[in-house]
Formats: sequence, structure tokens, C-alpha cells
Amino acid sequence: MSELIQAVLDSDEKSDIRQFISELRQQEKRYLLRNDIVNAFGEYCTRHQKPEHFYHSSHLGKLIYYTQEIIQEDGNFCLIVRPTIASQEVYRLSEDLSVDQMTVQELLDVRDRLVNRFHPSEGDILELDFQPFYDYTPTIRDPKNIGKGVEYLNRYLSSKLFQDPRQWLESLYEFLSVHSYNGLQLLINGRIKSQQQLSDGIKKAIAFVSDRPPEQPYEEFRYELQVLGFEPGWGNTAGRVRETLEILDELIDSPDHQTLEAFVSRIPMVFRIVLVSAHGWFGQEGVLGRPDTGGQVVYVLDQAKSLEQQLQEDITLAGLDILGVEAKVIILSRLIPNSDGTLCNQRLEKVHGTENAWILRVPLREFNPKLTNNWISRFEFWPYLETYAVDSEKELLAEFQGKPDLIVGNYTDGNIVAFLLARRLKVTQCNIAHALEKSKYLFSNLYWQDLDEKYHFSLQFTADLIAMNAANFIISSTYQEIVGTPDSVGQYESYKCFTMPDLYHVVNGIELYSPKFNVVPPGVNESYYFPYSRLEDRVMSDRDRLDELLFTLEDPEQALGKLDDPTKRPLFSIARLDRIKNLTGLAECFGKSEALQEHCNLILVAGKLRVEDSSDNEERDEIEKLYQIIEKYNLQGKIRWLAVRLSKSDSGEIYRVIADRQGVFVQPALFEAFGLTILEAMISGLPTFATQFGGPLEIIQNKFNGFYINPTNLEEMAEIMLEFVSKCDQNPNYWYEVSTRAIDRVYSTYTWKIHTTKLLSLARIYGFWNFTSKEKREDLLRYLEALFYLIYKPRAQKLLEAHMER
Ligand code: UDP
Ligand code: LCN
Repeated sequence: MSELIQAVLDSDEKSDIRQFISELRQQEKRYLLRNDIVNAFGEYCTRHQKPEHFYHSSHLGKLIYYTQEIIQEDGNFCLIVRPTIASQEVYRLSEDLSVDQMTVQELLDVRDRLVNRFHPSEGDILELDFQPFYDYTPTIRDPKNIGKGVEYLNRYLSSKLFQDPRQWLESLYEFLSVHSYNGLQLLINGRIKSQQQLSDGIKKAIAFVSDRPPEQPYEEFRYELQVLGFEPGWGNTAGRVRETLEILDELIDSPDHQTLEAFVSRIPMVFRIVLVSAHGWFGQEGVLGRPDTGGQVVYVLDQAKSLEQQLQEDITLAGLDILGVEAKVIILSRLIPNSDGTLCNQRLEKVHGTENAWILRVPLREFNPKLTNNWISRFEFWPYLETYAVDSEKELLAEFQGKPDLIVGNYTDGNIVAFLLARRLKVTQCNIAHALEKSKYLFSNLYWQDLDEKYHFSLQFTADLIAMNAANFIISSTYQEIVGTPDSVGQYESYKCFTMPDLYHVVNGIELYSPKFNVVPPGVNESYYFPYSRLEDRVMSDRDRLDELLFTLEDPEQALGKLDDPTKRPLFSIARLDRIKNLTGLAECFGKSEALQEHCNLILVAGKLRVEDSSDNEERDEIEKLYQIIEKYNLQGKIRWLAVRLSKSDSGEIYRVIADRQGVFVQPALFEAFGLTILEAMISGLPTFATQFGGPLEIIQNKFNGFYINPTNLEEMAEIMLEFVSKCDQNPNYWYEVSTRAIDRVYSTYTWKIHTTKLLSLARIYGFWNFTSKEKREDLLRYLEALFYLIYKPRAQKLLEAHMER
């Protein structure tokens, strides 16, 4: 990058950069983000009548493209440049146009000075640096392979292990000897006493099973195999046992990473899983659409069902079901005594449609019952997590009658609980972020002190750092969740280097190139969400009821607005009424476009209809704003706003009802980490217009199976939708083409079956590597514990004291 800056300064563009920064100096803003920078440069080019290619292809144009932030300080400019994904360089451009590269520490000091929180005379600030802990672990080299951690790890560690065949066989032998389930020995027994005996024994066992009909059930030859040293777990039939043994035989004779992966994926080592989803209303009905209770609940519930089914299938295939081995999945959530008519006050609830998946709700300790008996916002939840983990450990041990094999955390609070539990129980920890709030709230770290009373980001970001570094592996829904796109910073990437003024500086918060990161997107529940055209699976009376609810029903409790012409093409959206979800932006976009109003009605399913019914500040603001927009753009007769809590089957049918009328789905969020509603809409067959900021960019292939929209440019957004609608009017086939491709996209890439197979394979492979390579993590975990006890806990205690006074 320094060459690019030098090229600007050595060419006739020097006068441009001088002029451009002189104009920036006139701006009031001293901290410019990428959007501001790009806009300012665009305006500069227009004002100075620069040709088109100057904006894109000049040295200065390129430099601007890579510049993420500019901070102005005493006439100097600090340029934060991101030359490639997951990298950062910082330069100081002085008034005389001299350039110096700056260190991360200097950058963080500049940021502190900007908010008047730089006090060097009082001593240094605590610096958090996790890099030394990653120095001795393998790291991916090519950024495009970030998120494919397990493939890399497998190849890397296999090649290391296979270099020393004796050691490798030793590890394999040890690994095979340790498996058991409730005292039942699995895989091999004491008759096989060494790796040599293992190798010989496998050949004998293969010869033995090869003499039997492939479909012969395992129980018919179990005892003969036992005499040869082999216990249950190899397969449910002679054919399956033979296949597994042959993979192992090949692994011993000519090892390679693919055979290793195939073998480890068959090993019965995961039976019991905990999914921690701590804060929310976690229930199966009546909880969606509430603040804080969005996609995470849907995701975890569907994941639990799918995991339980897959584990059960794997157990059956391994021949273990007949021996009483059972899969069990527990969703750990909080018990809320005042549960507003939901089942969130029940300790144990079976997950519908499963044999052995449960929601286990553990109450918070009482502290102040006025608070702890009720729902508590995710921003206020921090003081309760440690004791919650202690209490949950006991409950889990009792429910499982032993330890779980895998603990998966969800969201910051669930991840920190997963960390505490995994540490106490010595179990593999997996993290799922869903949404990292740090990148959702602009400048949330820089101004944390001003925001702390409401948001407590100091606790949240400390917890994030601890949990993400502690996790054995992390699954993300998209690549960009980890490291963003060429022009935007990823959510995990934003933890790499930041300041929490007066609290600490993070100079290296996470190793983005670590193989712990794996992209495993979620799926969509196919029993509720399926194509509108599958009429045989739809209940026509529900369809008619919901059609009436959406378009004509007059009921001021549930619906606002009477459509002048209900036959117009519906533009549909469903979301919680959060500011970020930006349904008000969609209403405004619709309000501004008379052409769109001519062709379409706007149908929103969102939040509540009355401010006084909501206890959530953001939701109240959004309700008011939506009324103002309806008023301002005179949208009566063109909009329906429904405030309904839908059952699962209704929320599936509602998309299909919209598709029956050849409607479209719009997801206008200012930022969306992933966006489950997009999958729901697409699988139902709705052409979908979704925000270009976040996960939808990876789900949708623009103009092929859906469309990107920029929610900060309402005119352009309206034009894109209008163009589609006009095309459909001219060519009725167009809607069907996009609709079919949307359906195909979900079935080919976003199913729970794909997700679960991958997740379980990750759990086994990371478990295997932890065992064989004896990954040395204790020093890292000790450092993280120190942060927990010295930073997190005292702050949580202070918040608790404040809660006690309420
Ligand atoms: N949802 C719902 N009723 C509502 C709002 C949302 O059932 O009033 C469901 C929606 O169908 C989806 C989930 O909540 O399954 C929202 O997930 P998404 O990932 O789109 O967003 P999040 O709310 O997690 O940010
Ligand atoms: C949280 C979000 O904000 C959504 O974008 C995701 O789809 C959801 O969690 C499930 O992961």
C-alpha cells in the first residue's frame, strides 16, 4: 500500500490529494468511515469535473477504495487502509504530505485522543494480545481458504502425523481404545493390546465379516467379533462393519487425509449435545417476533431437531441402537417465572417431532426477583451468567446421566456460558455468533462509556473476546461474517484491533486465519417452509384464512389499513420492529415511489400496533416512525400492517399465500448477519429483494435467483423492484423463472441435513485432533480466565449491584 500512496504523491495526482484533504479538513466530521470517504471523493470528482476513470482507476481512486477510515487530528490524517481481506495498514499523512506508517498502538492512541480519553501521564493502558497463543498453531495462508478450517487442519495435521508412522499408529490405537458409552466399551477391547495386534486383528476381522451376507445384522455375529477384539460401533450389518474396517485398514497401510476424514466421521463419539441459548424467550410457540427473540430461536430449535435425527441415524448405522445407546440433545435456556403465557416457565419441554431433544430451562438465581422473575434484555443479562453456568452444570449432568460430548454456544451470552461449562467439564466447545453486536452499532467500542448505561458493551465485547478465543471451533453462517468482503470489514475481523478507551486496547483480538473458523450455513425447516406449488401439502382452509388476514380482514387489534385494491401485487416483509431491520426504510421507499404504489401493495408483518403495548425502546421508536411515514406519504389504502404472533405453520403458509398472488419478499435491513427470512421466502418460491449489507450477499446470486438492494438508497431500491415488476407484467414467465431458481438455491445449498452432517463431522474431527495432537491450550485458557475474573466479573458485579437497587 505504501507504494500506492507513494505513486499518488509522485504523480500529478499530488495536487488532487492535497486539494481533497484540504476539502476534508473543512468538514466538521473528524472521523470518516468508508461510506463517508467514498461519498466525499465522489463529490470531489464531480466538483472538479474529473473523468470517470479518475474515480475508479487513478492511484488516488484506488487508494480511496482501499481506505476504510480516515481520522483527522491536528491537521494530520490517519488513513486506515485494508489492502486485502483481513489485513490492515495505517498511515499518517501530514500537512506537508509526508507519509509515515503507524503501529496499531499509535492508531489506538489516536482514537483515544479523538474522544478525549488519552491519559499517558497516568500510565499505560492494558493491552490485550492473543497472537502469541496462535503462534504455535497452524494458520491458513490464503484468505480465500478462511472458513474452511477443518479441511486445512486435516491436511496439515495428517501430513505431520503420517511422517512418523510408529507415532501415528500409536495415537490411532490409543484413540480407538478410549471410546465408551455409559460403561459399554466401544470399538476395541483388551484383547487387542498393541498397535501391531490392531493391524493384524483388522485383517482377521475383515476376513471374518467378508464371509457373511452383507445384510446380516450385527447382533448375529457380535460375540464372534468380540473374541477377535472388536466391540460394538463398527456397523449395524456385516457389510457396514466390513466397510468401516476396510477404511481403517487403508488408513494404517497408506494413510491420507481423505481416508482419515472418512474414518473419523464414522467413529461413534458424539451422543450428547448441549446447545446453549441463554437469554431469550426460548419456546416452540408464542415467542417469535419479540425483542431479542428472532432467528436464534428458530435456528437452534431446527438445529436441535436435525442434530437429534442425524445422531440417531448415525447410532443406528454404527449398530449401537440395539444396545440401548441413545442420542440426546438439550437446548439450555433460562427459565422465566413470569412467562407471559408461554411455556418459558417450564423446566423441561420436549422438542416437537423428536424422540430425545429437550428444552431444559434453568432459572437465574433470585438476586432481585423483580428482575430475575421476568424477561431480561440481552444487554442486561451479564451478571447472571456465571452462577447460571454453575447451576446448569448440575442440571445437565443429571439430565444426561453423565457429561455431554459437545457444547455449542449461541450469541455472546450463550458462548460465555459454553466457555464456562466446557472448561469445567473438559468438553469440546463450539461457538455460533448469530450476530456480533460490535459491528451492528457504529462506534460502539469508541463511545462505550457513553453507551454503557444502556448497552453494557464493555461486558459484551470482553465476553466475545473470551469466548471466541476459547472455542475449539467456531461455525459461521457466511464467509463474510468472519472476514467481510473486499470493501467491508467482517464481523469477527472487527475484533482484531480496537480500543475500549480507559479500559483496554486490543492489538490482536482474534486470529482470523485460524483453522478454528468454519463456514456452515443454517437451513430452513422444510416441514413448515416449502414451495407454494406443493398444493397437496397445504391446508386450503389455512390458506384462505391467512389470505383474508393479510389482505382484507378488518380487525383493529391485529391489522391496520384497508387496501383500495387488494389484487395488486404484494410486496411483503416480516421482521421484528428493530431499527436495524429497517421496515420503516421499506415503507419510506414505497412511500416515495408512486410508480411502485401503482403496481403494488405493501404488506408488513411486524411488532405491535400501539406504542403503549411495547416495552422495548427501539420497537416503540419504530412504531411511531411507521405511523409518521404512512401519514407523510399518504399511504392509506396501499399498506397493511399486521401485528400478529404467528404459529409456525401459519408463518410458513403466509409466504406461500403471497406467492399465490405472485408477490415478492423484501428484506431491507441496514445490516443482516444472515437472514433466515430470506431462506424462508426463497424456498416458498418468492422472488426476494434483500439487503446487500451482510449475509444475503452470499445467499442470493444477484439477478439470477434474487436481487440485492441498498437500503441506504431508497430511490434505487424502488427502481430495482419496479423494474422486476414491470418485467413480470410484460413477461409473466419471468416471475416463475426467478421463483424456481430461488427454490433451487435453498434446496441445493441451505438445508439442515447439509448443516448437521458438516457440524457433526467437525465435532468428531476437532475431537480427534484434540486427542491425538494434544493441543496445548492451557496457557491460552488461563489468560482467558484471567480476563474473565479480572475484567468481566468485577464489571458484571457492578451491574448486578445496580440491578439490586432497582
Ligand atoms: N419471525 C416470526 N414472526 C415475526 C418476526 C419474525 O415468526 O413477527 C421469524 C421469521 O420467520 C424468522 C425469524 O423469526 O424465522 C427471524 O430470523 P432472521 O434470521 O431473519 O432475523 P433475526 O430476527 O434473527 O435478526
Ligand atoms: C441473528 C441474526 O441477526 C440473523 O441475521 C441470523 O439469521 C439469525 O441470528 C440466525 O443465525
